[in-house]
Formats: sequence, structure tokens, C-alpha cells
Amino acid sequence: MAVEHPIILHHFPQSPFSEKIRLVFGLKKIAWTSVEIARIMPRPDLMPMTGGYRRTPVMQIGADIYCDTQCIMRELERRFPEPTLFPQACRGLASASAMWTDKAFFQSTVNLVFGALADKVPQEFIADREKLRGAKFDVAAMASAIPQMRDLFRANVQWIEAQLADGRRWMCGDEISLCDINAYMNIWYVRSSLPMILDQVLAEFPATKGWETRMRGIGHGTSTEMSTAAALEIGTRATPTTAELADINDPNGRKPGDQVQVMPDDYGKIGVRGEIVALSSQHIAIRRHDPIAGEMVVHFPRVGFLVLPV
Ligand SMILES: N[C@@H](CCC(=O)N[C@@H](CS)C(=O)NCC(=O)O)C(=O)O
Repeated sequence: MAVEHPIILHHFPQSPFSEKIRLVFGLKKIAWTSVEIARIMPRPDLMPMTGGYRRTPVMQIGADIYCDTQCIMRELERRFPEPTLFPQACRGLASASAMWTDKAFFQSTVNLVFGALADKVPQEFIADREKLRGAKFDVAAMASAIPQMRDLFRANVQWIEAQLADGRRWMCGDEISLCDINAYMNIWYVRSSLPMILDQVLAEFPATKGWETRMRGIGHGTSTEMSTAAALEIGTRATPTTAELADINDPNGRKPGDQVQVMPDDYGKIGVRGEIVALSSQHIAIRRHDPIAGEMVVHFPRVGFLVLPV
């Protein structure tokens, strides 16, 4: 008989990318399991399952591991289609919005937050992120760039306001979509760290202020806590359930069985190696055999990732 595995989110409370997923649990009324991971490496119970992918969050269902919020959203939508994150009016744009919200918009947000909190950022955190990026994590430079970051943050928030200006409830109309979840991540992050700055910015954006309240009201659904060790135990005992799927239009002729490595295309380019199980224009799943976790299938989105032959 097939075993029902819990939907586990490996995350930490301050993580804005994790907040997107917590909100989707709230929106779709999903019962989930919360595994709180360390903000910095090492994460010895998680790495055997991801094969080295180290960004946060990661979703685990048995021995299937979903990396990156794009990929997690897609899988949650497949399993829990109602209410949809992808209404037809903005089906493509809902996904594409992450390339705005997670990149340019997020850069203004994260630099603003770390610039304003420069004195409080622990040295171990700075060292961890420098190792990940292979570049200086310069909180002093971020502090001196606060005026420019406030300009950029405000300009990005104005785009939300412009979208809501006709009185609609959600960015794409009457139905909530992934556009709302993606954009809200940045508002949530500044709200959690710099509430006074956010109030100043939102003073000129009343529609965004109302939308923020609606977004916050979605909540996080119901969750139960689990330790990292218990999650690894589940991953180790379970068998991946991903079915083989070929993509006849793959532009590089890749197919199930090919050995590849997959890595983010911006920084922290740690390649996860494995054999292709399933692929499409938006998704690749690879099978790995880990000395600790055993057989795992690790899923990635395509945009923002490189797939290289091994
Ligand atoms: N594209 C990724 C980005 C995730 C991301 O950058 N998360 C932050 C934490 S909120 C992170 O992992 N930072 C570096 C680290 O923790 O190793 C996604 O959508 O999931």
C-alpha cells in the first residue's frame, strides 16, 4: 500500500522566500509539517537529501525534494489545485513575476534591510553568505546605499499600487494569484524588519496598504513541528514517487537516464548530480543515490538554473 508522506517545509521563520510558501499553505488550506533549519550552514540532516542545494526553502515529500519556490509552487498547485495560483488571465505572468519580485525588487529589499540593520548582523552570518556568494557581504556598503535602496523599493512598490489602482482586490483582478504572493514577500520582509520605513513608504500607496492587510490575513494554514533528524529519517526510509517523463521537444536532446548536474545560475553554484527522471520546459527531476539518505529524486525549476552534462 502506498504510504502518505507529510508535506514538509525546511525553512526558518525570518526567510522571505519561505514566507511565500507558508502563505500558499494558508491559501490552499494545506496541513503541513514545519522543519526549522539553521539560518547558516552546516545543515547536516538536509544536505544528504538535497545533494548540496543550500538555499531556503526546500520542500520534502517522502524521498522527493523540491528546490526553489518556483518548483515548490508548481508541485503544490499540482497536488492542491484549488484555489489556483495561476488564473487564466495571468497564467504565464504569475510565474514570470518571480523574475521581478525575487530579483530586482528583492535586491532593493534585502539591501535595505541589511543596510538598516548593519550593526546587528552576526559575523557568522556574514561569513556564511560570503562563502556562498564568493564575494564580500558588505553591510557597511549596504548601509551607505540606504537612500538609493529606498528609492528603488518605493519605485517597485509603486508598480503594485499601479496594478491595484482601479480598486481590484488582487494584482491580476478578482482572483488572487502567484503575482500577489511573489510581490508580497518583499513587503512582508520590510514589515518584519523595518516596520517604520514600510509605513512611511505605504503612506502614499493606500491600495497597497489595504492589499498588505488582505495578504497578511491569509495566514499559514495548520502545521506541526518536526526535527531535522526525523525528516531525514522519513527521506531515508521512503522511495521517490516521481514517474519517468520525457520531453520530446527538449532543445538539447536530453532524456531520462542522462547524467547531469543542476545548479543555480547566479551564485552558490553547487552542482547537484544525478540521472534525469523527468523533464519539461519548466522542470527537471534527477535521481541520486546518497550514502546517508539513499535514493532521492531532487526537483528544480528551469529558469534560474543551469543543467550541465556530467
Ligand atoms: N530562487 C530561490 C531563492 C531562495 C533564497 O535565496 N533564499 C535565501 C533565504 S530566504 C537563501 O537561501 N539564502 C542563502 C542561504 O541560506 O544559503 C527560491 O525561489 O527559492
